[in-house]
Amino acid sequence: MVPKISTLSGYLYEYQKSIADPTGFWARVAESFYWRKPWTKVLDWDFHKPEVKWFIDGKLNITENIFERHLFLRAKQPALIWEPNNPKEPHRILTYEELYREVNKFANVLKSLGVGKGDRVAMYLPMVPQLAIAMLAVARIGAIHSVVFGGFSARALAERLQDAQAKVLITADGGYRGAKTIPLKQTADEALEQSPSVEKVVVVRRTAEKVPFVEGRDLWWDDLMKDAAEYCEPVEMDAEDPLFILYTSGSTGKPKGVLHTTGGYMVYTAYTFRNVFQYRDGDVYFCAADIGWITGHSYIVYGPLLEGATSVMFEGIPTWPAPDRYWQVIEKYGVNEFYTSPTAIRALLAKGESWPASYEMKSLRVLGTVGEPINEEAWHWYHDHVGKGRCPIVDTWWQTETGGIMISPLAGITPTKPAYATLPLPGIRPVIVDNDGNKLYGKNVEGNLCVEFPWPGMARTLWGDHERYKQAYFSAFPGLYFTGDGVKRDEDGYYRILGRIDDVINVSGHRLGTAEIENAINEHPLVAESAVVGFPHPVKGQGIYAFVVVPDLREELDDELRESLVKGVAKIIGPIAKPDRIQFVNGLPKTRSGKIMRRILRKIVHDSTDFGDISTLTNPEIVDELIAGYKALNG
Ligand code: 7RM
Repeated sequence: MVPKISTLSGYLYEYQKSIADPTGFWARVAESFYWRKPWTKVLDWDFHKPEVKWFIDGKLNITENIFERHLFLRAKQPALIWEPNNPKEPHRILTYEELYREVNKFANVLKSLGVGKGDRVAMYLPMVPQLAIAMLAVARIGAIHSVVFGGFSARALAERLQDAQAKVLITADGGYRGAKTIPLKQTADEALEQSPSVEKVVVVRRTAEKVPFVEGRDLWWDDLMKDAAEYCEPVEMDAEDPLFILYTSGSTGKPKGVLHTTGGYMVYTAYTFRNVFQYRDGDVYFCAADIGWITGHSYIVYGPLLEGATSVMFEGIPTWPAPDRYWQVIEKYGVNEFYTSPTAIRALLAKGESWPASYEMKSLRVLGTVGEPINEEAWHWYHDHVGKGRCPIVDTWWQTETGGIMISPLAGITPTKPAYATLPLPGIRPVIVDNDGNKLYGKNVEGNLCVEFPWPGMARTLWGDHERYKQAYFSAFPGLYFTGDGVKRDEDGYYRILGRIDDVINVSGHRLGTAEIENAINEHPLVAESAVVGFPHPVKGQGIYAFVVVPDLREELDDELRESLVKGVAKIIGPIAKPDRIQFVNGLPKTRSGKIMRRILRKIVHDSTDFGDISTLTNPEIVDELIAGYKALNG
């Protein structure tokens, strides 16, 4: 087990030590794991290159640290508790011993399909145990997994399969989400038409609906598992060998393949899991995220299982069959730590406090949030009605690229303040810089959030595009990792995340690039160009507002065109990227160099007229038209 902090003075002391001697600090954390060969050097780094390497020459297998390391003590302990979408269906418990067997068997299956070290295996699955099993099986044989969220479209899936040059895809006949069934296999088939690198497709049976099968390419999971051998030797990996790729949105149209490596990610997710949630042996921990996002990777699968925890994996949604689904699950399993997103809390808040009021949830000790800033109203509702005023809330700030939690209270240890992520974890050195790159020291300052020293869990590159990695994270402020977030440090030295300052919006805790959505809208033959910005949305945090230039617009066709644009975006990216509002316009505010001045559009959708200097616009007259159209559309 990683070293555990248990008091505020302990945190302050550990923090100070971690800054004075970061390599000594992380070496001590890393020593709690099983290494086939120890590292010869803790860290090599240069943020200008950029290059970061942790635990150099160290050899290990991450699944050996999950299974072999824990099996003597925890063979019969539940590792995963799987709760289905429909509460009437039976749940499934996999002990450490049972999960170990499944992982080994599937690792052998993958080997029989020709998957070896360094090959990419993609998953396009619902929240079923096979997803966690497949990820760990891939890791056991030294291959690289890339999970694609089941809500993405065929196009989005194909783009990711091609970029990663995936050799095998694991999907399902379908998936359940509330009252809906998601036709995953059909969507996968469509994507596969454009993904020649994929040689084999493994299909998990979930909905038992009849699906098309391609002879020689498609194979049923259950058939393959029937005769698979029960032990697979873990492949010895270098600490810096890739563990997985996870695609995330950036400020240009193309998704970024964030790459995490083995040793550092292992050390970082386990350390942050244990300390932030203050997990105690025997607890039941429930993270309600989807494994298709980084939160599920780090805090359903890797962090908890590395620490020998019992992790609940939930297939469903919070509001079906009724908005008490989470509270049911918490009582059913006696959940001690619960982790979800502000958007889910706001959606449940809107259904009224009588839902959580019917559940005592006595087992709950810790509540967590992640994904976006939490507003004070949602924070208090969560605290009072879910935690019944007894449970500290950990507001955890981090990113796909950081691998794990960076700024957060330690549950029950760090005094909390609504809407504040509070203080950096040990080893993390946040720094606030102004737009000219000057570091802003002291209290009551606001600016761009950067990190000035590496940590083991950070992304090492973007798959196949190291130059873009440099551009995206290390170029705005040379020598610093730039997060893309705005932040304030208050009079107590506490951090409050203000949200993205680049062209990324955060819809229900999902990151979407505005350029991606614009590209999708622009594919419509009637559209000349478009600009997308985020606007304040009561449940989603940010909604998607699209200004769309249509040269030959006829008013009577407005609604029809709106509908067809929304459908187009769902088809090209996925339903999560559907615009909430579409305003047809004759032009967009442009600078002389032809750049869209998004600042102005952002002000308009925030009901502000404080545009600043607009004299550099080539078409300043468009602004009044945009405001008039905005008022007409939004009352
Ligand atoms: C874990 C995750 C990252 C972006 C990040 C922020 C925002 C995440 C918080 C938050 C305010 C938080 N990864 N964000 N956590 N904003 N408070 N506690 O969400 O890559 O999908 O998104 O999410 O803007 O840059 S992510």
